[in-house]
Amino acid sequence: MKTLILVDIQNDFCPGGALAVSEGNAVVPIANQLMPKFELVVATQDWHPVNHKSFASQNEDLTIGDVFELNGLPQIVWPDHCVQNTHGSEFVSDLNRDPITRVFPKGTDPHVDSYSGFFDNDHRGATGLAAYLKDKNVTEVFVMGLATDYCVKFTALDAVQLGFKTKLVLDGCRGVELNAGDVEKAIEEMKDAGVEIVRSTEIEK
Ligand code: VGL
Ligand code: ZN
Repeated sequence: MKTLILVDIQNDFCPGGALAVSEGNAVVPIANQLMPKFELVVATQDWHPVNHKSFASQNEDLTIGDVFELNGLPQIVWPDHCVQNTHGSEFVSDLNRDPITRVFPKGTDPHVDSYSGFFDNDHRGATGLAAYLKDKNVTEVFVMGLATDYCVKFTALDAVQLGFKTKLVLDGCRGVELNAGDVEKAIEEMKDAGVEIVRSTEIEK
């Protein structure tokens, strides 16, 4: 069974949001077009407590984009974003939510970030997505959403490692591009790990 994983299609990652990705909203019509072609559609949701340690508000001596050590892991300082139960953490209103069978929140532990939709960055905490997909006998996953160079990348890399045949829907992703070239590098990393790159127009029912 093939499954579509929609990564973090949330207001804060779209123009006007707290961690806006250029053209982030462009992925919404692609998600809406693709969902009917899949037997199973799941979504991840960046879902942080207001005091998440990655937030600029919790690191007053650092600036956005700086890297510090958080519980033994390198951590980027992000603008406060996707705070639980705020407009910024809601899915973009144009996204058709009806086909989404389950939403997996991530980043709920204030002491560790969670870019992947499967595991926290330290790979200790799991969101339940892997168990859910295995339970449904999913073998193949298509990943798309925001952002290419963070949550999409780490979700796709974990999917490969978990043994899923993994495809990246290239036109269904946009990146943060904190540094020029980050998106290109992320795509190369995914390819090297065994992720196949596809375009939404190539996907058949
Ligand atoms: C993301 C940075 C921080 C993402 C989430 O969804 O790519 N990036 N939190
Ligand atoms: Zn986040």
